[in-house]
Amino acid sequence: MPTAAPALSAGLSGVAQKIDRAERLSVEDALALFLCDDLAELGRLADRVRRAKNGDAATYVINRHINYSNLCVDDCLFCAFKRKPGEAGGYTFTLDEIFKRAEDLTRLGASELHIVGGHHPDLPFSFYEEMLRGLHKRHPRAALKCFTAAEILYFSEKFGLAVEEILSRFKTVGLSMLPGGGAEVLSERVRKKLCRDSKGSTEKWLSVHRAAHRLGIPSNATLLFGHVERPQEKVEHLLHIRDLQDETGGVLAFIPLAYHHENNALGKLPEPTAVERLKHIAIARLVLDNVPHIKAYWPMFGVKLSQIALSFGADDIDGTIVEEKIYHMAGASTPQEMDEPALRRLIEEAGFRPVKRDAFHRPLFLKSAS
Ligand code: V47
Repeated sequence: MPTAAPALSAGLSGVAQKIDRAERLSVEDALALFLCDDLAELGRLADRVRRAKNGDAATYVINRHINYSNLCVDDCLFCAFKRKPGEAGGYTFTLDEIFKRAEDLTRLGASELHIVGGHHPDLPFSFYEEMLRGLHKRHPRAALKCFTAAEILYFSEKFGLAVEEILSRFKTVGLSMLPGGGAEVLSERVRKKLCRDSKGSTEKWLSVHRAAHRLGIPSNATLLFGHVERPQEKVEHLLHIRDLQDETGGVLAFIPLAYHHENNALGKLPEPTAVERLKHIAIARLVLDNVPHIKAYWPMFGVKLSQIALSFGADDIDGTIVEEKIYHMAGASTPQEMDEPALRRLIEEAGFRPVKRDAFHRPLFLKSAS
């Protein structure tokens, strides 16, 4: 008869008691979760917390992604999307091409536009302002969720403008919230290894989100896992997000992103297994007690695993997407788009109640038009 490993049961029973008492998990607890391989029990605990927070609802959003350019002066080893200026496969959309793509918002009745790009060598600041202004004018009811903290830091350095000034100018012309990218792992060793000093520090990434929250711009946060990081570094990462949230309350959702290993300089490390993906969802739900939503981003997780993730702590699957380049250039085999009936079916088949939401995770009961 197989018996449970005593150390694991002991670790999880302590965590289970804390969860019953709604007590915050410690650094040691978080580390014990990463070292635990009792996925079923982790899932049960995370599902308890998830149901207490979100009931039987699982949310989705009608949205479109636009990656305006893949030209990037940085050199992050994991990235398959970026191209050096002059390299084959590089592209930059004109403002008109961006506006044309955004017309899908009207076709879909979308409430969110998600825009990120590489750290472009020579687009002027006015390009970004005009992009936001033009999109907001054309689609005033759609939330513009644009630019990772890493992009904002790049703009700050390139244009010699303070982060606060950039964010407040962007907000004036339509920026609604920041996506959670560019965080990778909030640990200096990993950032140096992955991005060779080209990306801002942990403190700088956090400072952009802090500044955004102060200005009333909420944000998401991600974790890129499954490469060179250690469990302790992921604990560090989660606690940075939890502390940020204690301080500002501006984080809407946390999204664990599994490393895809095609076409990049980091190379073919084994990709995170389904078990590891579910484990990261569950741990995020358990440790981030103050973050309202955990997202199983379906283009990265895969459609089937997103369904299962809903029983492992996730309460959101993202949305219609339409066009995704970052994961697909790194080898993701998921489709580019899912329509609303497919998203609802995915959620219902997993045993949850589908709820359409806006970018701020507010339930939408009527079909919205942009
Ligand atoms: O920061 C890049 C990751 C992120 C790879 O806020 C990779 O709702 C895996 O942040 N394998 C950008 N991951 C995407 C992002 C995001 C996605 C979905 C929803 C939200 C949100 C934000 O993609 C990057 C990086 O961590 N990434 N390359 C790769 N090869």
